[in-house]
Parts: sequence; C-alpha cells; structure tokens
Amino acid sequence: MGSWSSPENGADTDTSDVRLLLVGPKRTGKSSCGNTMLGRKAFDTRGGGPSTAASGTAAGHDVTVIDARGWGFSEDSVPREEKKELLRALSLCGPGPHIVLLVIPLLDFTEMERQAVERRMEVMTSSVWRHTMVLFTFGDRLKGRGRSLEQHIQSGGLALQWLMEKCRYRCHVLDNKEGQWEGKEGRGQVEALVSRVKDMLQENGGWHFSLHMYHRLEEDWSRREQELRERMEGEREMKIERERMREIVEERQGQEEWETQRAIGRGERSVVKMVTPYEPGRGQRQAFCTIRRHLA
Ligand SMILES: Nc1nc2c(ncn2[C@@H]2O[C@H](COP(=O)(O)OP(=O)(O)OP(=O)(O)O)[C@@H](O)[C@H]2O)c(=O)[nH]1
Ligand SMILES: [Mg+2]
Repeated sequence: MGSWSSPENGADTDTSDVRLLLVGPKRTGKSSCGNTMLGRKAFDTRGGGPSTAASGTAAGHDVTVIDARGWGFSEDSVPREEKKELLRALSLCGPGPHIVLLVIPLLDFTEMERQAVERRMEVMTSSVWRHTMVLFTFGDRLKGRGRSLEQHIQSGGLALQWLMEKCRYRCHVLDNKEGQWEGKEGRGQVEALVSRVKDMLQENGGWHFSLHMYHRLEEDWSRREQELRERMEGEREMKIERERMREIVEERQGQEEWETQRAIGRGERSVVKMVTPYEPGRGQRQAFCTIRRHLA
C-alpha cells in the first residue's frame, strides 16, 4: 500500500487515510470523479442525492472520498439548506478534509458561476482556499478539441483566472467517461492526481482543514440569525410604541385645542397665549387648567 506520509509531513502525521472532499455546482461530475478515483462505482451518478462518503484506494493509497451534494446557481446568497448540507458534508470528513477538490467542468466559466462558487466557498471561510484544488472534468472534451489545459486556462477569461489564482494554480483534469477506470490512461490520470494531492499535503504540512472551526461557524450563524430576529422584533415593537405615543399626543392636542377654543369663547385670551403651542410632557395642560380655575 502506498504511503501518504513524507518526512516533512510533521503536523498531521496520521495520514494513512487521506480525506478528499468533492464540492462544486450540480452536474459537474463530482460523483463520477469519486468513482474514477476509487476505480469503482462508489457514488450514484443519477444526481440529487445527499452528501455521501466512501473509502477505498486511489492509485494504491488509502482514501476516503466525500461526495458533497451539488450546489445551486444563485450567485448573491447561499440558501440556508445549502449551507447546512455543506456543513453536513464536512462533518462526514471526520476532523476535516485534507484536500477540497472543487469540481469544475472544462467548459466556459462565467462571471455568474464564479460568484456562485465564491459564495459557497465563503461558507467554509477563506482559509478553505489553502486546501483547495480545482478538479476539471470533461477532460475528453478538451482532447476532442485538441487543446491543452494551459490553453484552456489562458483563454478562459477573468473569471477562470480568478479561480486559478485563488487555488494558486493547483489543478488537475479528469476524464470520467465510462471505460476510463480500468485502462492505462484511466489509471494514469488518478496516479497523477494522487501525486498532486501529495504535493499539496506537503505544502500544508499535512494539516487538514479544521472541522472544529465549522462547528463554531455554525454556532456563529445561529447566533447572528437570532440577534437579527430579535433586532427586527425590537424594531417592530418600537414602531408600534411610537405609533401609540403619536396617537396619544394627537389626542391631547385635539383636546387642548378644544379647551382653548372654549376658553377663547369665554374671553380668556391671555391664558390661551400662555399655553400654546402645546408641547407634551411640559405640564402646560395642567398649568392651563390651574390658571383657568383661578380666572374662573
Ligand atoms: N463525457 C464526460 N461526461 C462526464 C464526465 N464526468 C461526468 N460526466 C457525466 O456528467 C453527468 C453528471 O455526472 P455526475 O458525476 O453525476 O455529476 P455530479 O456533479 O455528481 O452531479 P450531482 O450529484 O447531480 O450534482 C453524468 O451523466 C456523467 O456520466 C466526463 O469527464 N466526461
Ligand atoms: Mg453526484
């Protein structure tokens, strides 16, 4: 059995089983990548299922592959259900994944897709990028067009450039087309991927991405949501209270006006001058009544 450890892998030396988390938008080939890596049909490729994990060997190395449920495409916010599912996928990675494989098909990568990816990765905090490698799928299409990966990246536009920079150009291509698992070519692409994973493990000192942090994050979200709810409730109550106060003041002003009119009718002009304009809470009404009583 191949070993993951290297003398430099100081921090997390128990790397007999490397945990690889597959994430990415829906229908991009995540489950197929898991199957290609493990060399068997470990994940369902019909899509839509929840996140699942499977263990086995990839190019002779022990791995646990976690296939996260595909993301949606909303680019400005991440639905709560998606966040929860992403956290669930992370929880299937034990203490955390060593490598996050961000699965992106070798097609045009648009600005909208870029934003959708950015939002989802943000859920795992910016430090996740340190552990992330882009795993391009549909490698057969690239071959079909007679292009290299470098050419694809170079002509990929700003969105793809951004993604590559985020991952420090760590990437790999898989061709998951059926029949690729057993052949020499199929094995070769997995061996090359394992080699890239080894490089990344070394780069990160063998550290995995910390799940502990996610638990704290989840608590943070719940707390912030609760605070927001309370603030909104507080604001609603304050609005009702303000409205109530306004009604009371208006009612008093109306009554004052009425009493003033009556006083005018009785010729109490000097008093009228003293009490207007009315300001709530200053005892004017009381003063008015007292003076009027004296005058009466
Ligand atoms: N030609 C080709 N087809 C692929 C490749 N990878 C995946 N597919 C096909 O793309 C479709 C989706 O693949 P899946 O592996 O189920 O994709 P997924 O990302 O797991 O999909 P969801 O779980 O629904 O998000 C399937 O029909 C696969 O056969 C590839 O490299 N080349
Ligand atoms: Mg799938």
